[in-house]
Amino acid sequence: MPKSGRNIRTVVAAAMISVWAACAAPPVQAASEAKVRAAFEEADNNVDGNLEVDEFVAYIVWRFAAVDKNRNGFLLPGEVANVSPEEFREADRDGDGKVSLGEAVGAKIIIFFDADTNHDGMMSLAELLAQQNSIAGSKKE
Ligand SMILES: [Ca+2]
Ligand SMILES: [Ca+2]
Ligand SMILES: [Ca+2]
Repeated sequence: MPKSGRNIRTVVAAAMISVWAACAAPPVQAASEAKVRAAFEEADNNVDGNLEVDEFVAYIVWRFAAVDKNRNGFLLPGEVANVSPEEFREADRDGDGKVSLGEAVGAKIIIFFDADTNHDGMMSLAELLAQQNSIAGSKKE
């Protein structure tokens, strides 16, 4: 399966934004399993079925560059339309109204280590899906 292609990238971009927003988004916007799977496979650079921290960070950096439309090195609320204001403020640790690359990595790396429930330093697709399902489930209450 080729890993490039404009349509696939667009789908993955939407999927990762959904994953990012999943904590704060209503259940209808929770990332579907198919989208989570597609994003995971895109990030799994060595195709071993696990995301190492290096692969995860590399993917965040790549995603950040794609979302940073005006390429100023920061994400503004208008560039991440699917992220709730609460989620944005949480990621914006220094409160300057912008999310830097470091802040984005910081916000995402929490997801990585939270998902790695067997503590082997890698996030498997099963671990990621379990985490996303538990987020989606908790939002239905
Ligand atoms: Ca891998
Ligand atoms: Ca900031
Ligand atoms: Ca793991």
